[in-house]
Amino acid sequence: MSDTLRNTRTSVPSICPFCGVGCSLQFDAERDSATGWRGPVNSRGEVCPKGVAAFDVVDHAERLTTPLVRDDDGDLREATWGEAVSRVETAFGDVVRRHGPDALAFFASSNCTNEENYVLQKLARLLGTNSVDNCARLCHSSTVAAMRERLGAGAMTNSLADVRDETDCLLVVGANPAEQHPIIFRSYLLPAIRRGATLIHVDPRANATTDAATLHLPVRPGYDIPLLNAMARVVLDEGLVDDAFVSTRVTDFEAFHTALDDVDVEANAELAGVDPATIREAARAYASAENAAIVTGMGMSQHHYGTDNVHALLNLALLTGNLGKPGAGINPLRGQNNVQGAGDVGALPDLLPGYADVTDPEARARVAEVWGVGADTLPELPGRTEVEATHAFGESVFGALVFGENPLVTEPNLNRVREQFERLDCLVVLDIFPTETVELADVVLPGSSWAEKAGTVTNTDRQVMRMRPLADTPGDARLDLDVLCELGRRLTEHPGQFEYDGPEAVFEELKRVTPQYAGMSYDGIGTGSQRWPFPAGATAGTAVLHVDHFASGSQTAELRPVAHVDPADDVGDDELVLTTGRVLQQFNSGAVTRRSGMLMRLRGADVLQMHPDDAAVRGIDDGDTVVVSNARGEVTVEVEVTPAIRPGTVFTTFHYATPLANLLTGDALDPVAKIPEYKHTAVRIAGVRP
Ligand SMILES: Nc1nc2c(c(=O)[nH]1)N[C@H]1C(S)=C(S)[C@@H](COP(=O)(O)OP(=O)(O)OC[C@H]3O[C@@H](n4cnc5c(=O)[nH]c(N)nc54)[C@H](O)[C@@H]3O)O[C@H]1N2
Ligand SMILES: Nc1nc2c(c(=O)[nH]1)N[C@H]1C(S)=C(S)[C@@H](COP(=O)(O)OP(=O)(O)OC[C@H]3O[C@@H](n4cnc5c(=O)[nH]c(N)nc54)[C@H](O)[C@@H]3O)O[C@H]1N2
Ligand code: SF4
Ligand SMILES: [Mo]
Repeated sequence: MSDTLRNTRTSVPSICPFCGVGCSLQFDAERDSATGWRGPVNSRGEVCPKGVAAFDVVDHAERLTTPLVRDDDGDLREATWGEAVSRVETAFGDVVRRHGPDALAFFASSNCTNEENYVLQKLARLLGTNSVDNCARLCHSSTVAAMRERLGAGAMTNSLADVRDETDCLLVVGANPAEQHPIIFRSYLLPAIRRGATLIHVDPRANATTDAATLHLPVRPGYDIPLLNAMARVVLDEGLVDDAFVSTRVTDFEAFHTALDDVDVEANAELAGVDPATIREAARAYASAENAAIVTGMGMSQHHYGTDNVHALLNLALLTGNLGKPGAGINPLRGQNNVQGAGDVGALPDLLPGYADVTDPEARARVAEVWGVGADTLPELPGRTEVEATHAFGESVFGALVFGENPLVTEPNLNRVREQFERLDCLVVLDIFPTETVELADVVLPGSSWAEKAGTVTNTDRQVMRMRPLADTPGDARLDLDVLCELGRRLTEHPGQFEYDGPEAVFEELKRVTPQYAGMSYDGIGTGSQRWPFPAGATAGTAVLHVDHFASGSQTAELRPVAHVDPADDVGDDELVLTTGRVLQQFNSGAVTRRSGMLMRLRGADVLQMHPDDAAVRGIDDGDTVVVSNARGEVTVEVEVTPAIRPGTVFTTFHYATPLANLLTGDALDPVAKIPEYKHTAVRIAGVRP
């Protein structure tokens, strides 16, 4: 057993801290690493390389183990918890006195538990502000906005198991599950394909998911709407509409049909940069399958019209009757292990726990009653979203608490982000490593890693599962939940509202305000899961949503014409389009995975993929180092010349601090969901460095 891991417990399951698949893990003392536990999602105990490496970082030498405060010389120095928390109390108190509670911003963590996120949003709201958000804003806020508006719920419509067992066609648009959701890919999508399902992959790059595809549509980044409209047009032209479904479950068919009269498949195909014959084939395969499931990700959501992208996907599913039945639906694969739950429990600036609108007085009164405060205590105006909050730093926001996020690597247009963070009177960061964001903090609070905490997380197919402590926190580090409760007692006028006898007590409270969780319990979850919606008295959750009526309460959902919007960046003749994303062995800002020796041995993530034609005209060879720049910034990166990427487009990840891809990305936001355009950035490639 590891000498340094503290009081490690074996044969106890917890949940992987990385992606939204939610694999169950345990500590294997013999191998001194994590190993799979046969859980509700990874039922054979399978895990991916990140899961195996999850213990690498628990006892890492760089863990934050002592609170830090910035001294008069501008240096971070060690402090006691008493001093650090008093510093927060004084600084945030000053901000509220001078500018009011909306001058504070709270960044919740989709890497952390439901209980922790619930307490943080309660803290913000009892302080008087709705400015609490989590980085679902940066991944699926646009998907959730479109799906909530049209269907009444933003989550995966189907379960992984019914997709595995029932689907005949997988339309994967802007997602690369082979690398980003590896256990879903291996244990749910590949078995469906082996059973005979067709995989259609819409992605500007051929990647590990494409390897399993029957059809690949290498769409030009930012031009999915022309492509999806062309597919809808083929469905209409070739009589592939599900008439029975449309007549009972859909409205506005005629208006939609008329709007599509203007769509020319050839012209749209050219705009999208895809062969029209392939578009026709894809439309036929999707629309004529008995059950066809859409799987979607960041390639759709992360555009400044990401919400419209998802509206176009919804049209296809509604036209073809692929909603409300097993093996079908629209399935956004969620990002971190608890990005679904962070939203469910209200870490959103416009929504209370359970997705009740903050502007709804009855909803506020219901929550206020559970919190034992007056009906008019809760703030009624929506708060700021994450990137909007950053943009307001120094002007109308002066204090921020960042819990388990690393915006100095992950927000767009980082030169501006850094300037904005430097304008804060007080930045408080609750993290486990000295990240790029911690470097700017005035107060650093050392929290707990996944392996030290108890609580629940909600995976991508709505399964709520329990984490269990497998080790003790290092040094003076504290459990995140304890830190957040102490801040709640010290910062708000309702200290009694932050006295909990552990995470289960928080869960018992949060389910009273989160109807989707109402019937769940820690005992009921056990080492398995309970899936939402799980009303009080239920014995099981609901796998397939929208069966007889939509979650909106209506029997019908609307078809809605969507028009293409040009990406925010104009692309000059000598410029290329940069799109960014992920690779298997690294996770998001890399704060955790870059510290894993095991994962860093799997190299190959910090390159810029470029098509041979684009390389040839620039005199660039594989392995050359180039400068990539635009008006926002400049990065230096090694080129991988590969035909896997479409000409005119280059791709790199944002996992590394060098190169820091987000120096280049723009901060134009989707008007509805306020998600930034990470997937389309105009860049110049200036010269080769020896
Ligand atoms: N290994 C690993 N797994 C992860 C993560 C990680 O960092 N590493 N992060 C987690 C998180 S937070 C999230 S949100 C998920 C994200 O999971 P994915 O959505 O799969 O992630 P991305 O790689 O950002 O984007 C997916 C694909 O979109 C393509 N794409 C780019 N532009 C466009 C476009 O305009 N149109 C279309 N159709 N496609 C486009 C990219 O080439 C890429 O292959 O992954 C989660 N899982
Ligand atoms: N260019 C580009 N940028 C992107 C994207 C993209 O596709 N392209 N994707 C966007 C997306 S989808 C997302 S979700 C964001 C992700 O953005 P972030 O959420 O900022 O990235 P993470 O690396 O997941 O940050 C996790 C932080 O939490 C800390 N942490 C981990 N576990 C714990 C814990 O248990 N307790 C505490 N207290 N701290 C913990 C880690 O040390 C790390 O600092 O990035 C976005 N940025
Ligand atoms: S697939 Fe996701 S949840 Fe499962 S082990 Fe890998 S990173 Fe963890
Ligand atoms: Mo994400």
